[in-house]
Amino acid sequence: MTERREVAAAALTQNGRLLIAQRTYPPELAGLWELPGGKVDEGETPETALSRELEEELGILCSVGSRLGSEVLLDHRYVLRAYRVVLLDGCPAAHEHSAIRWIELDELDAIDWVAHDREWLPDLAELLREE
Ligand code: 523
Repeated sequence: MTERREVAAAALTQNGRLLIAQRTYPPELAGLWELPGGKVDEGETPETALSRELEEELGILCSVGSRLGSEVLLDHRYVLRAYRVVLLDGCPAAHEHSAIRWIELDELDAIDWVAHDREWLPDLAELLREE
């Protein structure tokens, strides 16, 4: 079996808050909130791919750090992994999402998350507690 392709997602925190983004597609995920990110292209590392996605999707320059939480199998082709991310420059804007939000620890549970991202809620709670 060939290796699964990675989808990298950003746990971007600042001042005790986490950045989340609302998907516009596919229809079954539209309106749900995710950690922003995307597929790692051939020849990219997860870090370069995530930096590129964050620049394209949100117009920001970021530094991608260590892995957060467990990997999540999406299907037989893709594996989803989250990374701690620090904002270096810019102010995030929703170029490809319908909205973005900064949320606090006590808001995590009530968000209408994309199902796979829910796996990281305990890790995200810990990350926000450390902030
Ligand atoms: N997820 C997901 N959670 C999450 C992300 C970034 C992605 O469950 N935080 C899923 C949603 C899609 C798949 O991973 O099924 C690919 O993510 P997508 O569409 O954001 O990746 P892109 O932007 O690289 O995809 P295309 O440009 O549309 O090919």
